[in-house]
Amino acid sequence: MSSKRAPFIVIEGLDRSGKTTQTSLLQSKLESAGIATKLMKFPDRTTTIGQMIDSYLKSTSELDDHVIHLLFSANRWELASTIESLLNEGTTVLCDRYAFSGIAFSASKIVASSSSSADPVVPKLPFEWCRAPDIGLPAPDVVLFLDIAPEQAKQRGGFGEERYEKEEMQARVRKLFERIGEETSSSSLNPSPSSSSSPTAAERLPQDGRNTLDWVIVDAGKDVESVSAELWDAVYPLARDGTNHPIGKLWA
Ligand code: 2DT
Repeated sequence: MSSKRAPFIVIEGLDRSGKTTQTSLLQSKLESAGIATKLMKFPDRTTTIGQMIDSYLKSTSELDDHVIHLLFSANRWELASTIESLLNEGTTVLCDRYAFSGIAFSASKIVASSSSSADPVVPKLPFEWCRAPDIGLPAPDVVLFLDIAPEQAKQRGGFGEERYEKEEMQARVRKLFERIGEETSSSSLNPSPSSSSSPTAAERLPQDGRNTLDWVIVDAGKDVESVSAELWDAVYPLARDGTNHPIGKLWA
């Protein structure tokens, strides 16, 4: 009996990066290739915790920054065992946002007085504090980060109505994603963040049974078809073949 399991693939990206479109294109391609795939999304607004997050994002409720951060994390923990079961039974999990968004968005909040250019930027929540509640979650095998410059994102149309969809916040979020990518890759076996033009995720997975996480940066400023093709190349071999590696624990 094969001990292989299906891979856990996360798509992260900035607003207007085409993340939702690309996630559903990737899901259709995987399913057309006969690969059983479960699409998940965080925040999952359908759970009780998710409903609290939803009303916070729509500004119909106010919550302390620490509280909302912990709720986002709890929303992942309540689905952690479902993710593990799906992977072990051979279903590829394709997830729209995960713990990386959790850190990037919460750690990008700054104290009001530091928003003027003369003041130093003071985060409301320290980076390490933001990362802590997600330590030990099921680790993705690959993170596809859809990168887009704020100026280009702006040309694609204005940001929406929700709380975090403000241009200056998006720029800080982008910087934080960059840091997370670097730290996440270097804390795994990969020395630096990779570009999808280098070998695919499957090719870079180590052969000795240790866990790693592959952070693939994709230029989301390109046209939809090119981005979709890059994502496909980055994940198809892994999704087709599965992996022998045990499910990792994030940052543990
Ligand atoms: P969507 O627009 O993708 O529904 O996201 N967010 C998300 C956080 O602040 N912390 C998290 O842990 C996650 C998963 C990003 C709604 C917003 O929620 C933010 C945008």
